Amino acid sequence: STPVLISAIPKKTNFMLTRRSKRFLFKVSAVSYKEFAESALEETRKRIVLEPSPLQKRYSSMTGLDGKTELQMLAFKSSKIRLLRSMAIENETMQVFDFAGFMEPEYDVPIFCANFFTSANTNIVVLDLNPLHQLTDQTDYQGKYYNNIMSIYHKYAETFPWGGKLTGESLKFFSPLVMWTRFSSSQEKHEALFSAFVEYYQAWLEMTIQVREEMEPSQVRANREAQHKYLTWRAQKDPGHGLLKRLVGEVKAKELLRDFLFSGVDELGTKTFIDYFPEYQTEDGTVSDKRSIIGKSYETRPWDLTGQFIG
Ligand code: BLA
Repeated sequence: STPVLISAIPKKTNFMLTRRSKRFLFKVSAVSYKEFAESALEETRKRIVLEPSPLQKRYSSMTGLDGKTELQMLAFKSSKIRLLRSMAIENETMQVFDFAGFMEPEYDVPIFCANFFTSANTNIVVLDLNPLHQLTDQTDYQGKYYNNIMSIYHKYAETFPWGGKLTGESLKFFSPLVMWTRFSSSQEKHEALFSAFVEYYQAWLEMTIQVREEMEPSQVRANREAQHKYLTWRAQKDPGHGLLKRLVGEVKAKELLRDFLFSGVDELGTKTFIDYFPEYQTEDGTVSDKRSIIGKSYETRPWDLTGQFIG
């Protein structure tokens, strides 16, 4: 079906709109990321057994300080997946989606990462299987996980081109599969984003099913530390923090970040942010408020078509 612009419908015909077509018209103007989460969970339940995460009891829904913003939280686990969680935020002017999957440290699988921010006209999108271990110098890791699924990226590359300069530090958390893009809203783009999301998610789910348990204690330790470093970074420096604070207040935002979104940051390791990222240390020993030390970089996509890093 072709999308209809509300303004293109003559007033006279308004009375003919059924409840069904009104729902359809509403959908033209607003994307609902709750459906994205539901689809991913449905795909998951077809393949593996999901249990509710203990976090679900404490986090299910929340209303923003404005009384109009709704936050919906979902959290699950499985025998191999430590945490599969979703947060969808909606109000009259924006929709936010943060969906992630983290493995138990015994399993060396990338982190599933979907972060979509939609406001009146613009969309900021990161969709990736974030590498657990650095990719630039670990080509075996790249060969193991990314080389055979690069076709997924190529399928959407034209619709969702590179989003331009971004915080330089972010890049080491991204893989050659990453979809980093900005676009203005349209029904077509949101439908394409939905299928990209499902396809990336299915690729990740397949990895979680195929992976064998790591028996080498030193390797399990390395996986745990890599995930802890990732959580430590995002709990401290994720670009969504400012908005989240405005929506729910500083205390609740911090709790959401450390206890829900990046849960594990206080359990998987004892190293501090400064231990991992000493360049952020200020003269009095505290963590710098700066989002970035490097600044904005990577005007163009720093991987070639085969997924080799070209900087
Ligand atoms: C912007 N979000 C961004 C940007 C990136 C990401 C790269 C562009 C700005 C920049 O270069 O930093 C996303 N960055 C990521 C992700 C990783 C990373 C996923 O390093 C993973 C390692 N975004 C959210 C949530 C909110 C949100 C939950 O995921 C709000 C609650 C908002 N993101 C948001 C907003 C912007 C943004 C408002 C634009 C503001 C800005 O650029 O600072």
